Amino acid sequence: MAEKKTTSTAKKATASKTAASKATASKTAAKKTTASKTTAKKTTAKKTTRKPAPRKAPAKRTTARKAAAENPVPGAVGGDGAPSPIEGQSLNLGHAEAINAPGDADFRFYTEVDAYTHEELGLDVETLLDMYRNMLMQRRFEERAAQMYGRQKISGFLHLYIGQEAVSTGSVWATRPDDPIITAYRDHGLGLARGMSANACMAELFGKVDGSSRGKGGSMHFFDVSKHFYGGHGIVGGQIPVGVGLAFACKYKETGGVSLTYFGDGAINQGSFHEAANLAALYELPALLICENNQYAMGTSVERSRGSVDLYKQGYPYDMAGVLINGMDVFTVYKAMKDITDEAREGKPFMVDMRTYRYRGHSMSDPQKYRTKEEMEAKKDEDPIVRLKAYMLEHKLAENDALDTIDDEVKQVVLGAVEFAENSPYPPVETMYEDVYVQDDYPFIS
Ligand SMILES: Cc1ncc(C[n+]2csc(CCOP(=O)(O)OP(=O)(O)O)c2C)c(N)n1
Repeated sequence: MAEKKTTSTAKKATASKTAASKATASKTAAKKTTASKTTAKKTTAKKTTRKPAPRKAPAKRTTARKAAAENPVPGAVGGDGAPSPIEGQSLNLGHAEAINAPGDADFRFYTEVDAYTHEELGLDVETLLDMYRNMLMQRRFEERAAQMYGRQKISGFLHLYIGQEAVSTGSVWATRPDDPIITAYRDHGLGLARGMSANACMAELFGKVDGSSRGKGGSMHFFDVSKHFYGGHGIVGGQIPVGVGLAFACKYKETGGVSLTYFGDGAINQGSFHEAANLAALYELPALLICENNQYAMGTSVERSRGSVDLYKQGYPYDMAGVLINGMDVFTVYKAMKDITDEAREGKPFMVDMRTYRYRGHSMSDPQKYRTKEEMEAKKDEDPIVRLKAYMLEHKLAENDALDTIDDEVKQVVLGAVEFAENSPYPPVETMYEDVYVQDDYPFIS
């Protein structure tokens, strides 16, 4: 503890020095345009020693890229049926290179492209196929949900996760089935990754009684206690303290679990994040605070809304280690999450900046005027499903036909889920006051 305090004091001193030099930098930069602000920050960034990224030698994927270009996942991006090109070598991680870390900071970087092979990660072919199936399930489920929304079968909000599937699948495969998960309203992908059934999820979207929240929650409130999936929360940042509470429960009950709290880049500006992060650090909780940094909060980009775009640094004031992950590559997510989860179980919380991208609008009514077609096109190179497919083809782990068969099977399951949802009744009116806070047997209180 004494040692920890010394480190903290040293960190504070370093941090305030850094803050002072930043202030000078920002005064100069303030005079310039927004566009040059970023450049100014980069130029003045003090490059200090940082821990090397735990990466392996890159595996060649050039052939895979060509192979996948010839065998794309149909409709993989945007659901418009257009194949996703996967030419190009680098993933655009935004400002990942703008490192300006205090010398003693525990920052980890999992950002290299094609850094891991399945053998290195100990993943067998069956597991890869399961991961592929799961990512496809998330995508096909949502493409069909979007269609059903258009047909007015689904009402209320619908926020799609398309593009972020490597985050959900990679995280879930790297953790224990009883590690609690909690997230925001963009919850379909994580719910399906954690093993919720397409039937229960689609019925929930339809507002039917067989839905995961008996049709009373809708898109933003998937929930399944049996899968240790604690929702599905609509208030931006509201789930973060609850997620830290779940971490506290893991520690208090000595379950050996670690809680995974997901939130968007917009939520990191909320006080709830900072209060929860402080408690996680103070109590040394097994907590992973995972920012799904898809670059936008509704129509506002991270650059426009934040002084610092390096979100992995946001736990630093609380003495928390920061991790930057390429969230478009399922292997990288898996590797990073495995590493840090093992440490987190021992009571070391982490702030995770998971760089990802959503291919669809914020919700169904978003005209997306805040980003260019060029940006969207460039991002298609990074499609996580196409990347995994390409990898399997290149390494001759699966035939194209077999992968197509998986896709067909997934589509059938999703169609079955729509039929299931259609046939399920609406919740009876007399159950309106059930499943609410005032009831005597409300869960988590007794
Ligand atoms: C406390 C609060 N303020 C505002 C809103 C309205 N709102 C809904 S989503 C959203 C943007 C959140 O963006 P982000 O956290 O980055 O998540 P993403 O949509 O990118 O997954 C806002 C401001 C809200 N739901 N709750």
